[in-house]
Parts: sequence; structure tokens; C-alpha cells
Amino acid sequence: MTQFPFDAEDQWAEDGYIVLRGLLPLTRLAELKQRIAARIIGDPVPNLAGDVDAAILNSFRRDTKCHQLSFYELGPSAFEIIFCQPVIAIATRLLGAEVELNPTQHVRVKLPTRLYQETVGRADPDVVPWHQDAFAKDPAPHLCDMVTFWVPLVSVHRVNGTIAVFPGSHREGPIKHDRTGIVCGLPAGRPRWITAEPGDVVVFHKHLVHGSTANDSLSLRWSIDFRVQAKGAFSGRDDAPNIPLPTEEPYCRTSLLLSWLAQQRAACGLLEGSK
Ligand SMILES: O=C(O)CCC(=O)C(=O)O
Repeated sequence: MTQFPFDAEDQWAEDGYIVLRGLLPLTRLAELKQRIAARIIGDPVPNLAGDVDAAILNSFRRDTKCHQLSFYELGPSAFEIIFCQPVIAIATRLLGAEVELNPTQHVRVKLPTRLYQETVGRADPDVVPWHQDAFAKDPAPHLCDMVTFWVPLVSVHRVNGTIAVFPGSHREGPIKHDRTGIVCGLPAGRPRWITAEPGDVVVFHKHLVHGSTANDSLSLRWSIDFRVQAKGAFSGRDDAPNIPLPTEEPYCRTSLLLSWLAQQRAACGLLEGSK
């Protein structure tokens, strides 16, 4: 069973986020990265054992939309990370015994900002302005009892545009956001850029003010993020269902996988009757 490090609860209360080190298996993360690369470049990909970043950067030079992709395209490799025992154990520790997967999930392959600007000639869309996740969806999502899991697939640091947080800002509660979803006025204190390695998981409070800065390196910054909420909490979305996370064995992984794929297809507006 995954244990919290002895000081994690204090840090959660004080700072509104924790970085859990070495929690996820590197083989699974590498598989996921391969799968993402294959989807971006286009299946089948003859040999991704080489320089995956170079292959994606070249494909971006040919087609500047190619780095956009959705979670549901990733299939079991992403599923194995979201629905793993350590994630469920942390979620239940922070939110209570019964938890659900919120439909908002992202795969982010963040391009070097210089390449983006030179190729597309406008501001880099992968820079995420300061916000609280509780406000990411209207209406009134601040009612949602939720935590965010942010999972780097490469080493992340300030230069390659890791996430940055205002430690303790969750204690200010909901802060007004403008119509574009940016906080109106920054919280007290200074931002902290999170340094993390593949295998680490950053977990943060729904009211933690965070964002991410430009990728000033020459390589890609890879991450995924997803949200878990208390059972019955409002997800902020009516276009896709929440999925109850199993906290006890046995359960059927195949039916859970199918529910998750359906959730993500609905979230992308790909199911009949969904928006
Ligand atoms: O990964 C990023 O660049 C931003 C992540 C973020 O804002 C989030 O997960 O809510």
C-alpha cells in the first residue's frame, strides 16, 4: 500500500501541493510516451527507439497542428497510470473513501517556445496562465471537491516550462477569475517552479494558484494531468460522466477501461448525443 511520506500531510495543509517521488513505474511511463509519440507522428511508426523528440519536432515543422491529441487516443497505456494503486491510495487519503475520476484530463507535449513562435508566428498556446483548477470549467465548479494529479514524463524544471505554483494560495479559497479563466490579481508570495523527474507525481489542491511558463529548452516537455474528486461532487462538466474508482479488489479492469474510453470520447464530443 502506498504511504504518504511523514511530512506530506503537513505540506499539503501548508502549501496546497505535494510532490511524491518515485511513485510510478518508469516502464509504464516510457510506454505511454511511446504511445503518445506514435499518435502524434502517425501510426505505424517504424522505429521510435531513436530520438522521439527529434521525430516529433520534425513532424511539427511539417504540420503545426500535429502535437494536439486527446487522452482517449492513448488507450491502455494511459489507463494503467491513472487507475494505478498509488494514485487511488493518495486520492482516497485526501478526499475520503469513495472517489471518482473527473472527465478533465490532458496530454501535454509542450514545444520549445522558440520553435512555436518561429513556425506559427504567434504566442505559445502551451503556456498556461495563472489559475485555480476549481475554476477551469463553468458554471460554479468551485463546488467540486477535487485534487489534480500532474505527472511529468521527462525531467521538468524552470527552463523547460514545468508547472509553477503559489505555495499556500489554496488557503485563500476561491479567487475571482476573468472571462478567459485567469485569476484576477495574484495571491501573496512568490511562485515556485516545481522540479520533478519521471516517476514523481505532483498532487495539488483545487484552489492552488498555478500555471506553466514557456519551454525555453530545445526539447519537448511531456506531461499528463487528470483530476480525482469525491464521489458525487460536481465535476464542472455535464458533457461526460465521472467514473467511480475501485478502492477494493476484485474489480473488472476491462469494464473500467471501457468506461474510461467512453468518458474520454464523450469529453471530446465524440459520442452520439454528446456536445
Ligand atoms: O502542464 C501544464 O503546463 C499546466 C497544467 C495545469 O495547469 C493543470 O494541470 O491544471
